[in-house]
Amino acid sequence: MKLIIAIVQDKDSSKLSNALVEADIRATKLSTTGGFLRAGNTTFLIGVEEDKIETVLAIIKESSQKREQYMAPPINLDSPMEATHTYPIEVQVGGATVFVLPVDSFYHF
Ligand code: 2BA
Repeated sequence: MKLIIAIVQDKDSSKLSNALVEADIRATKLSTTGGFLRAGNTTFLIGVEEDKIETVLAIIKESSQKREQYMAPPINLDSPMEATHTYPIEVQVGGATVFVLPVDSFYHF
């Protein structure tokens, strides 16, 4: 068995949940926050047998879009006054960041 951890944008989380339910794949959704943008995203924990991994990865890929987001760079208070006017910078987020981990044991009591 493997544990798939998939971080997706909030906008894609319903689509992914629906697709997983439709494929009879069990998952847990966590509300998380990206360390860089400090904006909400959604992390799915998906425990699956090895023969389902490719199916789950395909569902995640299909459900997650790449999007451009803007973030305000931090203001540097040591800079002269005229240099403190910062402009938003464009950051490309997603589709999905996925980790596949081995699972030593699985219990469902
Ligand atoms: P955030 O940390 O909020 O990052 C959002 C996007 O900002 C990233 O998109 C990436 O394009 C950009 N970014 C992140 N760190 C950066 C940096 N130091 N300099 C320049 N740009 C940077 P994604 O790569 O698609 O990541 C989306 C979210 O997935 C991340 O949100 C974070 O929550 C998670 N994530 C990505 N890589 C991860 C990792 N290695 N470990 C744990 N979580 C990760």
